[in-house]
Amino acid sequence: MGIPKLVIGNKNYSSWSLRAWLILAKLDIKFEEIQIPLFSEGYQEKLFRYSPTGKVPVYIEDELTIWDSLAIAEYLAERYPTLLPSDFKQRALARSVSAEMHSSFFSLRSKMPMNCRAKDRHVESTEELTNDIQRIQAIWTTCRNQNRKAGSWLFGDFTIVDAMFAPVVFRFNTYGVECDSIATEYMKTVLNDSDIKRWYEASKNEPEIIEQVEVGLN
Ligand SMILES: N[C@@H](CCC(=O)N[C@@H](CS)C(=O)NCC(=O)O)C(=O)O
Repeated sequence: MGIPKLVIGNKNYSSWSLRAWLILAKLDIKFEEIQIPLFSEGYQEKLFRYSPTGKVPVYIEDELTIWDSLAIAEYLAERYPTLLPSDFKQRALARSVSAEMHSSFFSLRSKMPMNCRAKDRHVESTEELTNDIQRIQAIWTTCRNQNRKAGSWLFGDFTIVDAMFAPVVFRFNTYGVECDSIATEYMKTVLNDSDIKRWYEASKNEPEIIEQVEVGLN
């Protein structure tokens, strides 16, 4: 097998890219990172060279191309089973909340776009946004309460679920979302993680600014 490739967008802005990247980083396997800054001149043409959807992330392993973050996560979890809990009931919960993250929280996504390096941003709250934030904290509480003794990630050890929620942690941090104690503790685990710190440092050094997602400035 050749070295796998991961096509990603801007580290500062591309939340779906972060999910796939974090899983590969945690596996500690060699992979080639191909970065295409989103909304730069000709970026769509470049994306379509790798992906039939013209979106990132894309994972390429020899002849195999996998697009969509959840499909990449599930594929890697098949290859490396420690990426999901070993207990089948916990695995079902892990898959439920990963799928929920992938298919929901539209208010959070549109009102609080991921902007890793931004600080002290404030956006106006709405009922939908509050509901999204509360639901996410309820998920984290359920997972942490069941797995507290096993470790500090949602299911004890790191799993694909933590990758799915990592961009939310950056969002809560950027927009100063007030969290309960369990969520605050979990956010510390994520923000203090060495791979997350590497991603964050790289995001700070990116020159591109995507105006339409620079929200929450006073
Ligand atoms: N459901 C897809 C979403 C992928 C997606 O929307 N990626 C964004 C970046 S975070 C993208 O490629 N945007 C470029 C564009 O829409 O032109 C996944 O989970 O991978």
